[in-house]
Amino acid sequence: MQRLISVSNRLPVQVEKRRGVLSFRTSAGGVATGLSSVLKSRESVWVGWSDTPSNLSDKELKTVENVLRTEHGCLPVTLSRREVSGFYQGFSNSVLWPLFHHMTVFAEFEPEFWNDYKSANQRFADVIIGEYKPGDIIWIHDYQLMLLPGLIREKIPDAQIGFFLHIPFPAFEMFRILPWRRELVDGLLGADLVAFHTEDYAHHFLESAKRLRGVDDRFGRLEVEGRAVMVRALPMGIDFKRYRDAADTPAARRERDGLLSASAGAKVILSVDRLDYTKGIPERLHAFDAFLERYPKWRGKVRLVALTVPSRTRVKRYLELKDEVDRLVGVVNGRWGTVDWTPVSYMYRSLPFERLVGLYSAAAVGLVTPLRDGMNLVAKEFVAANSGGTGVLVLSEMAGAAQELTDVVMVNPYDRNMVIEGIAEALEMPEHEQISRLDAMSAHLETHDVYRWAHEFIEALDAARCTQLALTEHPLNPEQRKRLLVDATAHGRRSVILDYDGTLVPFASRPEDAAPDGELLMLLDGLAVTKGTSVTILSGRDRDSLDRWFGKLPVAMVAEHGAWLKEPFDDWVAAAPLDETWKEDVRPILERATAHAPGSFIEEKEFSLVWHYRNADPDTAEERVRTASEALGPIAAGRKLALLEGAKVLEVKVDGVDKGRAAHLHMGHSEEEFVLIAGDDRTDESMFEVAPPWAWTVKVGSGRTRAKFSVDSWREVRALLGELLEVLG
Ligand code: GDG
Repeated sequence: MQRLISVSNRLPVQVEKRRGVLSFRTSAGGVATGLSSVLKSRESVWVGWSDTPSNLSDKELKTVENVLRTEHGCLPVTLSRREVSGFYQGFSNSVLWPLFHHMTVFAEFEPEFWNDYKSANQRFADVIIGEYKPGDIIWIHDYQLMLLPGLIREKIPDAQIGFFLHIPFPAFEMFRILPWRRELVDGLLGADLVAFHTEDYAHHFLESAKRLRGVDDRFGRLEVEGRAVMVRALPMGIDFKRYRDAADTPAARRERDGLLSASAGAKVILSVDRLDYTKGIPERLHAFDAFLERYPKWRGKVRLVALTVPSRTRVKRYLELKDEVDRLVGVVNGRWGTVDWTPVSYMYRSLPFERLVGLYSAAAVGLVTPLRDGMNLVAKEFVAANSGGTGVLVLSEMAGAAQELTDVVMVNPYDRNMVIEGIAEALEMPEHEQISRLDAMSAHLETHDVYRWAHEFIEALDAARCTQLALTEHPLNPEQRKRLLVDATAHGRRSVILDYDGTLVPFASRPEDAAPDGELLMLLDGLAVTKGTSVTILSGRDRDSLDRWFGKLPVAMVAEHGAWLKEPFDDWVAAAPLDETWKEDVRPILERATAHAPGSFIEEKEFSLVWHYRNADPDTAEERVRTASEALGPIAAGRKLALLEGAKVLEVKVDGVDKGRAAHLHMGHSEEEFVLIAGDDRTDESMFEVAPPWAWTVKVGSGRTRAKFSVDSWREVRALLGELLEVLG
């Protein structure tokens, strides 16, 4: 069984030093709990920042490292104080956290923070790379470590890496604000699997990847330089049984009874959150205040118990929030409280687990109203602790949990009126309805618990790996490469047929920018002058471009996907008689598409019209490809035209003229001759199709293909041609 390397900002073990004695305290958060089941059957190690006290001697530090490793399976990452401040308080919590939760006004786009974020991620990467053994699985958690997949991928290309984001991924319009948006997307694209709590977040990420990196999305699968990256929604669950069963423990019962008797018949509304501005705590207090104003009958008969856990106390905005909440609690209590009734009981601390569950189970209403929340586990825990009994959950539609918990009283936390009415509805809901709603939600949470979540993640990561393997099913391995070279030298005659864009050079935004460089020209020239070797450049490009670029080389050329043929230093010959009247029917349709998709343009060739949309908005372009194709269909059928969808191009051309036919003319047809054909897009498939069985056909990039072998990129094609030249020269 493969070993799992879990990576999170903090280790699940905290080190303390009190009165000279070191102690280790494990804090089993949701993630650690979920993983515990996956880990039963495999070896594991946890990598994270350990906030070790700063006053430790070198000897103590060694002891800490040792104990963490041997007793807790933890590998600490050490960060300097400065890094912690810039990386953690700075970029993570003062840039990414507010931005991803739509609170841009709190975001501080300090370039220094970014530098610390990069260097801290690099430190994590260094530790993981040092620890990694072939076959390990790496599971990285959360927004503090978004560069990590890319950094690891650079050093360990075949590592199996999964990433889970615990907070929302914002829509592109919000994400684009971030000055370092491209770097973050690139970082995440280093993973094999990128997973989120909801479909919406997954969709937002796909959108940003498409727009910022131009990568293609095929039903949640992105293709990045020949690698597949799976993007999935995997909502995190809780340890359902633990919360349900804890409600019956003596400690929980004590807490519940204590609270109920202190409430003297008043119904308890409970809220539990970290003190964070995303949780909507001031808004909730305002709503509760307004509720008491609107519903005098509930005064004295209801109380809000607000448990807020201190959080990020070194970030300024959190201190300000604390002051605001303190003040508001005072305002509401001052306004409505009496000598024997306090409307809001406010606790600013954390309670032990059983006491927390006791509170959940004592509450008549759970009031969970974050302004934005990745998932919100409190909502799920409230349901679990009350399952089989009564209780109503009022839940913000802005929490990821709202996608699953549909039997709640759903509210928009920004709509005070809706929250007021939501509280009233919850307090008055008939018992039988409370029970049936809780039953439905409990059934879901029991089956979709945190253990299942962890298993599904690992399964999805394995599936992502299988997809990778299927995509590059026949990568040209070193053994076959050697055979190819031996085969080439064993034959006296050889034809080498090469597509151009994407096969010999990378794609450029403007077609005219993809001119061949010196290295490529030398390579082609070298091969073409080798005795017995014919080289053909077979491209969708027009004659002029090919002539300009390759006219001085002894190579054959095929332009416009096979419409024009040219032997070395000879004249161009048309593959079919020239008739351009069809263009008058086709051009207006492509012009309409161009008008709707700024950035796109039409290229005219003698045998074809090509609509290029690489630089247009991808969604608009996709939509236009569809409408244009529909309109072009009947015209194409009537006028014997073919419609081709290539790499960000839609091409309409005279039918019967294709790369396959042209390639057929240029390749040898007996086993006496060595044949090598390489191409990258759909138009090249026709060449692979006509290739004889003994030919070496090579597809550049991933995707289904008729070629026998595949390589990752144009760089590999060049390397292969270089080796060929070496053995033949
Ligand atoms: C992030 C995302 C996402 C709270 N008070 C006490 C206590 N807690 C525990 C709760 C719950 C956890 O803390 C809070 O989890 P949430 O999910 O509500 O919120 P975040 O801390 O913001 O977590 C969030 C989560 O990651 C997981 O992916 O759901 O959206 O923001 O488990 O029980 N626990 C104890 N005493 C307390 O006083 N023992």
